[in-house]
Amino acid sequence: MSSKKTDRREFLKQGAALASAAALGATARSASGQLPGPEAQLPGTDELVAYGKRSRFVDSKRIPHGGRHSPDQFGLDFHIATPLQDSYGVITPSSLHYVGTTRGSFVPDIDPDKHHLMIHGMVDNPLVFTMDELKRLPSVTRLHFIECAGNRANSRHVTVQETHGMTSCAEWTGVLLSTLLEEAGVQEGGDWIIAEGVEEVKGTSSIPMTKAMADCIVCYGMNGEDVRPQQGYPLRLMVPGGEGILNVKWLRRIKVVDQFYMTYNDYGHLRQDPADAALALQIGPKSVITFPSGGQQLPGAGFYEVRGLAWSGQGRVARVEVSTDGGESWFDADIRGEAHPMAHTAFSFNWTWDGEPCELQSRCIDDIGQIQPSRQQAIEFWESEGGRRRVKGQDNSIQPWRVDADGSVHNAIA
Ligand SMILES: Nc1nc2c(c(=O)[nH]1)N[C@H]1C(S)=C(S)[C@@H](COP(=O)(O)O)O[C@H]1N2
Ligand SMILES: [Mo]
Repeated sequence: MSSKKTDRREFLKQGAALASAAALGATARSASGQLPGPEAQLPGTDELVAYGKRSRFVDSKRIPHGGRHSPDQFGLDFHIATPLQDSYGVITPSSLHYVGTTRGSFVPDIDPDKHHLMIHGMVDNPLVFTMDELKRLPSVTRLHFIECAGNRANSRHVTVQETHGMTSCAEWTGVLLSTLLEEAGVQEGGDWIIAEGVEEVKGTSSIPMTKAMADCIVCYGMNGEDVRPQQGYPLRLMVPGGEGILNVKWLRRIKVVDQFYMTYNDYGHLRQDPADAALALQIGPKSVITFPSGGQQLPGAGFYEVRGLAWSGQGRVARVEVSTDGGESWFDADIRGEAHPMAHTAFSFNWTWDGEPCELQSRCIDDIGQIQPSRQQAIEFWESEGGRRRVKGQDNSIQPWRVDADGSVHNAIA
């Protein structure tokens, strides 16, 4: 490939030329200036007045993780995936946020007036906060993604919801954990915290004090309203860029301790298998094309805006590159809006499909220069046994989508 810049300019020029109504397949309509009005109107029910709902023509929905039921002892799915193929921009609507729950479908029904957060352990002043007390403190509002460490693609998956649906991004509001810890006064040697949820077997994680002080948030707000019960109402911990499991929901206790504790959640991190043990505190860098993606159908050759999401647990997305030839050549995608730290970042790429079979890929480069690996690199890094084409550890590998001559789009993982 000669110069990436020149290639891209040529490509864009071509794209613009073809982006006419005809190329898009838009039909010419009568020039009378009249379009039909609505066929019906929604009745103004009290319910709709009080709390709106989406159009009956919109049916985007969550599905069991990987498209396969994984019922708990109550027969309910406990890993539920976001329909990334349907989302616009970077905010996941709260109703469609993925759900990762390690304790079955059990969703605590917590009365906020009775809920407390205790901060104790190696602190000078142990503290207990009511929800009202927490809400009086200085707050922050930030965009952050969460991703389950189990968000990994395989060749059986069809859609992007199946390959990547265990990540979502929301606008979180709450009190910086550092504010609370400073108030409590962390003692010398208090190098870790354990954060605990309300469940019987306790959703508990060990988190280093440096991270706790850096940017963790004790959240009560999500996308402009209260955190949803499935996301931890009335209070959850947000550990930006950290593995999903660290973001303790239904948060009731933070204990300052001197070391990493092997809690119920941390058990997986302590197994002797280096791949499991290394399950990192940080996610990514990672990206995926959401349009066109698996299971979708392109109507024919012509112009398309390729769209996707990129994220990194380390910081901001610096760049996203797109390939339309299976990773042979790469072009810079456009970053849509601002790239926030540890947040989904939308990208797009103007593409004119010539109608030939091809393979679309995207890769994320974050602001410390990490580059998203290919699937082969990820498999080799985690040293999967021969023949097993599986990424054993955290899977942030590149997702390939194959576009066939008939416009159908398929998961191209071998
Ligand atoms: N208390 C508690 N917190 C929890 C869990 C849990 O089961 N209990 N699941 C964890 C896991 S595995 C993930 S991936 C994230 C998912 O957050 P979400 O359901 O809001 O998407 O929450 C984490 N926090
Ligand atoms: Mo998870």
